[in-house]
Amino acid sequence: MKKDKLYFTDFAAVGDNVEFEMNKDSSGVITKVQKRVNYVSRKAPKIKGASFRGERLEQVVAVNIDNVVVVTSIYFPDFNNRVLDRFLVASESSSINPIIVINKTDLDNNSISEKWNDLYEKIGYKVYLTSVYTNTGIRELQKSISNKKNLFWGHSGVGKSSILNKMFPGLNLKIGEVSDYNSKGKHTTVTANMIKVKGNTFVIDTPGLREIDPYGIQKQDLGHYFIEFDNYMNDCKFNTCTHHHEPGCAIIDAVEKKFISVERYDSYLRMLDTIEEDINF
Ligand SMILES: Nc1nc2c(ncn2[C@@H]2O[C@H](COP(=O)(O)OP(=O)(O)O)[C@@H](O)[C@H]2O)c(=O)[nH]1
Ligand SMILES: [Mg+2]
Ligand SMILES: [Zn+2]
Repeated sequence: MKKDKLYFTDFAAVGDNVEFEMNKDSSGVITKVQKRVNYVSRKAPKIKGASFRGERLEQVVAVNIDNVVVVTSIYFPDFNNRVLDRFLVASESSSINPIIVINKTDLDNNSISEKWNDLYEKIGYKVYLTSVYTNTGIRELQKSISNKKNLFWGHSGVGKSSILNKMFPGLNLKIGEVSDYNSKGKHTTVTANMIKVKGNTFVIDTPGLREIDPYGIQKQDLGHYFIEFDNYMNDCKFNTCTHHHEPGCAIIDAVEKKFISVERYDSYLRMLDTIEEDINF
């Protein structure tokens, strides 16, 4: 449906199968990148203070993976469903199975996690409520990622590295590494690695992310990546409907009837608003 035109900003990325030639000094060169089964990407981050306001390129985050484990937290940072939805859209647009983790449930005195758990499970997503401190949900999550290649993705500070260390103590990932920028606002070159943790189980811990803008999504396609919209979209009067204001919109109707949650619809509208016209490719 999308991404038929592929312009990679990265020649090879985490998860690529490559061929390479060794030099005599034991350095090497990649001579070939094999065809990718799939890949997850985002728009390359805006550089703070940069004056160039051009098109933002695509940044490939990981390649050839089975699950995108989208990690969020209750506090520090506060749970934000719109951020979660952006990660989900990025995963859906790559047709890669997302798994939602809501971490730091030990801090959840107001049952925030249960409300969101119910909302996303109703849509059809698998949600794990976890706490690294009380060990809640960790084993269940571990089971669901076993024998798969898993990208751990989410904003800085939500606990991605902590969860991975808890599941696989030998990993010794650094905790509290924040931001994909250094203090001067420059993009740092912290790279992610695919690590074999057990038999056929692989994980990729991504360095802190400050923002997530899905790449290559056109306004009229966004609705496809809000998976529960799919049941209604064919009934919109116009096939170019962006479900924003158009007459005869079946999505707006479904929101009014509470078949689609107002939280998800609101999130959709905000994302729609940030998609620039026609400059994605
Ligand atoms: N209260 C609480 N804090 C956590 C939990 N998991 C991680 N943290 C803390 O959150 C901070 C960021 O964790 P880190 O694993 O580095 O997050 P990452 O940036 O997503 O990799 C650290 O101070 C952790 O100790 C949890 O389940 N509960
Ligand atoms: Mg980390
Ligand atoms: Zn519509």
